[in-house]
Amino acid sequence: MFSTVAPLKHRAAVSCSRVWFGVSQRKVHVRSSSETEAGVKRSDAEHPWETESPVPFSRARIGTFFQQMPVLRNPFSEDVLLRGYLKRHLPSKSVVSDLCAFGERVANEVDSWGRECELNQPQLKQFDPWGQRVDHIVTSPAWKRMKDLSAEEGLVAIGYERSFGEWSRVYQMSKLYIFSPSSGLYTCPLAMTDGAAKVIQSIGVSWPVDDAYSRLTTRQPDQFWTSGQWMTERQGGSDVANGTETVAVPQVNGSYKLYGFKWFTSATDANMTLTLARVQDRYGATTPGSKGLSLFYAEVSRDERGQLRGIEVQRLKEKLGTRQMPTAELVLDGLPAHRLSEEGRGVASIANMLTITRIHNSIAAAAAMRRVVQLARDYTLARMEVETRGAFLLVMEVCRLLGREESGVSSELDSYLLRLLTPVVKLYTAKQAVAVVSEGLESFGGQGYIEDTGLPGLLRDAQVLSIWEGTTNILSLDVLRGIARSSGMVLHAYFSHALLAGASSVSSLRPAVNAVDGALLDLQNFVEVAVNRSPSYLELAARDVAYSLARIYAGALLIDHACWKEAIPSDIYAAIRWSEQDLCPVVSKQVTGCYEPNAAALDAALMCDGQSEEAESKQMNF
Ligand code: UCC
Repeated sequence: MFSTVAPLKHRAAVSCSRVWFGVSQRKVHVRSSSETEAGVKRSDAEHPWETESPVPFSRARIGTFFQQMPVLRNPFSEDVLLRGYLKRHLPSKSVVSDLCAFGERVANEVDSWGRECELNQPQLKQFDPWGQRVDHIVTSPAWKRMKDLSAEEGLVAIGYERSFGEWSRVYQMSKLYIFSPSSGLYTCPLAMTDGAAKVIQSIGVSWPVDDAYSRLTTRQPDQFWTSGQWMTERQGGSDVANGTETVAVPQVNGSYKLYGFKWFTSATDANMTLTLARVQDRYGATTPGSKGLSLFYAEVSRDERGQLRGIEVQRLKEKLGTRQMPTAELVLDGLPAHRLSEEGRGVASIANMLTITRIHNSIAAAAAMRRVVQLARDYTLARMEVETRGAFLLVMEVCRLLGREESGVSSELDSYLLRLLTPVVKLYTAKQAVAVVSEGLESFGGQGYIEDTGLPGLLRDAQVLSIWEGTTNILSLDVLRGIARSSGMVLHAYFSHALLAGASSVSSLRPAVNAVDGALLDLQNFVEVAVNRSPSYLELAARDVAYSLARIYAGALLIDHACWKEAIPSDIYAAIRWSEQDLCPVVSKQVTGCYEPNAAALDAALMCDGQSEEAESKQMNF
């Protein structure tokens, strides 16, 4: 009987061919079961053919084929788009050499710490052996090393040192972008730390937060602090205005004590936190809704007996992903705190933190896509690469706008654009990250589903990105809030942004330019119609509006990048591929009538399986 060692007819064949080397491609004789009697052991001499040509499964009992392990190489050097983007906008040798050195460190050192964080997950030690409450959140050595590294590498500091003026945020976020998928989710506390520094800076760096500010933004590991952001209570984290029950009781010295239950506190091993609470008056009454919320600063400290001051850790959460970091339920029982905002201005004051954390979230999303594409390169579909490029350019655009605002060089239109694009980019990249990472795992076949390859964790961790910092629906409504509060100026800024100006000179980009131009016009027409309809019309369309804003803008950015004088053919190709999709889904769906007044009732009826009489009768009239 003869057999051949046939190469797999599979798209993995290119990479697989590397592991077939050394295996004879010649025809080899394989014993049939009838040739050997069971239980009879024969010497090699009786089988001279075995030494001449190796037979799969005869010597190595586990066979000869092994799917090749993806190797992480320097994520900066490997990323053509990131390098091109920086060369175009921030051509600084020191930035490039810092990112290159950091990329080496990420690939050769940090990535294994990230894996260790996943394998050695945080534990809560609630009591000591003698029954005393201690509430120690025990984290891995790797998690602690991440903290020191973050300070040393200036992962928050760079944004505040502003050594590169308006491009400092782009530099900082580029560094976080190459760090993120290897960070064991340490980017989460860094996001909140950055957000807290931003809030303090915007309120004014003075007592009692001046020391905290320098610790949040230092490069000294022994001084560095991280911050929490305790906003979510049992009633949920979206409608913060109505879901916050925590009260702040004024003290005679002007400080407060907080009492409440924080249901989802991320990276709870932080040194301090910003949080929301309702100030009680002398009768114990509070103001409901957004107007009753104020912003507080609290340090996490221990008393002389080693017990947490005013905090009990109820338990750590058992999560689908982000298991590398502690997420806890906290009882605040007299937590000493200082009010940072005016009374009733809590949400508006913490909004700066939301802007920063939403940008970090978008960085994590784009970085997750880039990582899975990098690891799956041999298997990768071009569509994943195009999605990753679109996400990257969208996020960097928001970082660019943030950097301009912080350096005092932004125009009014820039600021409106930043307000509009922050929720748009966050919601869009988060959703795309889940899709692209999932596709990436699938490209590995069964191996993508095997836990100790480290690949499934990428998908689990991506799944949180559309939940953290405002879900997709909440952010879609935030887009509408931004439009309403600015009296439409954010849209005016969007439509008047001259991104496509240079595109007409590149003839190969014509299909992409036409597609983006057409979609832009469609969106403008939609807006003109929608503003004259009832508010519910826009609310039903909110998600699709946000998606349209994202896709059109990303298309324009890809075109803009492809027009750069040093652009390469793949830049042009990516812009064309991007523009082949439905760039303006809100118009495609509008024509189906799905934002009309009866659509909400029909949707509800669908969910209730036709049980609502009102909805049923409306359905009859449809
Ligand atoms: O998810 C969490 C986990 C933390 C982990 C961090 C990870 C970070 C990424 C890591 C990467 C690896 S913590 C919880 C997250 N929760 C949220 O994000 C909240 C979601 N909900 C919202 O965003 C809602 O839209 C709310 C809470 C902001 C809505 O509150 P209100 O009180 O109903 O809002 P109002 O009344 O419309 O607005 C109150 C004020 C207004 O200011 P004034 O009064 O001056 O006009 C608004 O303009 O707040 C202002 N405001 C904003 N300003 C509201 N939203 C914004 C905004 N986005 N930007 C600027």
